[in-house]
Amino acid sequence: MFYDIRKSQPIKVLVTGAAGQIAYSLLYSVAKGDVFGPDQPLVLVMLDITPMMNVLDGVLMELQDCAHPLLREVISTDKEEVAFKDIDVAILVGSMPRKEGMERKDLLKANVKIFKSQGAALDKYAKKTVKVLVVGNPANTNCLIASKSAPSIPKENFSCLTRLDHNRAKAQIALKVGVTAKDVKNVIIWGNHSSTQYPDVNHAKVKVQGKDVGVYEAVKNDNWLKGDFIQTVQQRGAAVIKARKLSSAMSAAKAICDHVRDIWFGTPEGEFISMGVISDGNSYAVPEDLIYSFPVVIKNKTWKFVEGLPINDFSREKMDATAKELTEERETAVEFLSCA
Ligand code: NAX
Repeated sequence: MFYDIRKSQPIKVLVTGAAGQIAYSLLYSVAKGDVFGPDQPLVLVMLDITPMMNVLDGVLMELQDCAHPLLREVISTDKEEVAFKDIDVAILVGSMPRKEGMERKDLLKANVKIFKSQGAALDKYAKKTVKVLVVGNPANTNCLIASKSAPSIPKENFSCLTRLDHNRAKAQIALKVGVTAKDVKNVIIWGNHSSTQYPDVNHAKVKVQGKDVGVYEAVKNDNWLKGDFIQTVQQRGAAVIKARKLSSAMSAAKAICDHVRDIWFGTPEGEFISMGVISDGNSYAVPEDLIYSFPVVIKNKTWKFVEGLPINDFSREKMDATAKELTEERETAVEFLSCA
């Protein structure tokens, strides 16, 4: 039967930082149907700051020229009240980049201001069912600030991106074993999207000759798994910048698509993924009220922690170190929140 997409209701999707390099790949994939499916019409909203409006005009022209059949409308703006109005999904990519000589605290301060304002705009203008993904760094703490500034939207609707780290871990294991990334499942990124993150493969499986085996059994190199593997994933962003002289964009856009698609359609049976979500103090002894990356499964657009995975001493130490960093970030950010 022929399905007429003109009959179905569009969903409204906001991308911030829309004139930037991640958005350039992301907008194309979203408009093409990679995230919400080939039958879902879309209204795309693009927000950036006023000095970038000329660049955004160019992006708008290109999106029009793609002639994607799913695109009902594209709106580009520098005004939050326009950007956040009645949106179903917010992908918050734009943030203040770290400039030369800038202290980490100053970066955090500038971002608290942005995410407090965007959180308030979500609270005021977006649908209460809106799903919010924060990508702009420091992603976990920016996400926490946005959520705290949008009290009428459930905290569970907010998440931050650690899927790129998750995909990097999958890819490293696949390359080592000589299989494809699809043959690797259930890796975990714990904690902060920073170099303290802990990529954990203790519960992951690799399909080798049609059979699922544990990663330690498949790789047969414990030293690599406990050393270089972890550092490679933790430092991958810096390695890409060093080589490309620009930060990860294509892979970041792909990870955003994976993350939002899983929120929309659910995770595959028997698989879990990593995302930064609000900690409740009861899961894996992670302190309450942090946006911390956990293993989750998603069904009916609702995520749940994967519970009961055994944690060894090696993992515990690393999970606690990244929680400590996030706790310190939160303390600094909350201090700025009252004066932002
Ligand atoms: P770009 O500098 O290319 O683009 C950022 C865009 O955001 C710019 O167009 C800028 O004008 C805009 N912007 C700044 N403040 C804004 C505001 N208040 N409202 C709307 N737009 C605003 O950076 P890009 O490479 O696209 O990276 C974007 C963000 O993603 C950075 O913070 C980066 O660190 C972060 N990343 C996060 C990742 C993650 O896994 N969580 C991975 C990729 C990436 O590094």
